[in-house]
Amino acid sequence: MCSSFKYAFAVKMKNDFLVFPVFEYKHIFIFRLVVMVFALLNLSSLQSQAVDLSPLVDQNATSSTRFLSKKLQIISKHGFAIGHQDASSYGIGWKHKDHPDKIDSDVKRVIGDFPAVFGFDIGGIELDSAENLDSVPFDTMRNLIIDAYSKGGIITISWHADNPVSGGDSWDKTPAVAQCLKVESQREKFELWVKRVAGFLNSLEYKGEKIPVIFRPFHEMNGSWFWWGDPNCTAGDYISLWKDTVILLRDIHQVHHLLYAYSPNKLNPQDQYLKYYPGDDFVDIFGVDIYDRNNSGDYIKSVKQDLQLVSSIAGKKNKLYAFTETGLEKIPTEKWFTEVLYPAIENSGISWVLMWRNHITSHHYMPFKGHPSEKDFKNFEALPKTLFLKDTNQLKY
Ligand code: BMA
Repeated sequence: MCSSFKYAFAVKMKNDFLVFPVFEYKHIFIFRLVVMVFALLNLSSLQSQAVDLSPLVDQNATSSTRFLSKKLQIISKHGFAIGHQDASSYGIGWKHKDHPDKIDSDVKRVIGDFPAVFGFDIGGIELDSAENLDSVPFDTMRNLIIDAYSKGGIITISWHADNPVSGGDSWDKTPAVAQCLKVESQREKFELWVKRVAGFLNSLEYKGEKIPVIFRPFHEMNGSWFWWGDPNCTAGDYISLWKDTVILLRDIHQVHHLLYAYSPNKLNPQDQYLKYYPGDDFVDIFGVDIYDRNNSGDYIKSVKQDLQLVSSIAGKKNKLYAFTETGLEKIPTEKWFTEVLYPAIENSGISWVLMWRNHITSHHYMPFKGHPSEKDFKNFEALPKTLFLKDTNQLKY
């Protein structure tokens, strides 16, 4: 359902309730005036909640990057943008690279609209590979990013970088972070890798302007599965890696179209959200990644708890926040979207939520045509706070 439709519906309900037939014409006029004044007061209170965000990591950020930050803030006042990783790159039974003239999406096939947030991953760019780790050619990815942005979509990019020391993948835990910082030959390699990242990011242009991107490198660092994660490196080294990456991109390679997102994994009781935090000058957006591992009760509890913490930290620091990765693999719970995800995030204040990729029928996080949760996803789309592409395109920024 598009947003104006959603609001029209809400107003209609209000009017049906408020305008009672016993009123005389004059009274109705006065009554409507009072309702209007209240509505205006309400609107101005919504706007006054939109405090100025803290300065961006990049003081020279392009105007479209600044606009993206404002857009994300306004979205969060109305609901949350719905995102999907590799939304238009492939889905169940199709790949964009096989039909380059057609822009498709499993979400579009189910509800007739695209997600508002398009996730991409540039793992592999560091090696100058033609394709990313999930076989999406970088040329295809660039075209899809341009297409998504031209439609009004929001772009977020993660980076599953290979292990620079062992040559293994991101999940190879051979210690590498300290080496990237301190061992000369590794440092050179790391700097070359960041230069290649910059090259790809700088190639993202639409109508002569760089496309603003939410960049989310070195995610889930409090988990133990990536080479940049705990305990495969110290928090101090992680922070230096992050800062050096930002400095190289922003100051050396002049990449000025990024918002930087920090996203730990679900917090275990002993975890501190800010343990790996590189500081207010190096992060624009707070996030968290939490998956439902077939235990929706636990999931709802963690999501509410962690997003509340993220919200309070972001609130104190006047920064944006989001639910940067989530999903239930294969969606075996038919009403997962309306009965698990929605209640968990409904009052969270996040700007967006990103569901992970639709790779194959045994590894997907969005419904596809013919999936048992298709109907529930349509109901999810009709809920007041779920904002798909048409909805975010209709908001006033
Ligand atoms: C993981 C899985 C992997 C994939 C990686 C990067 O969660 O989906 O299959 O390679 O993300 O997209």
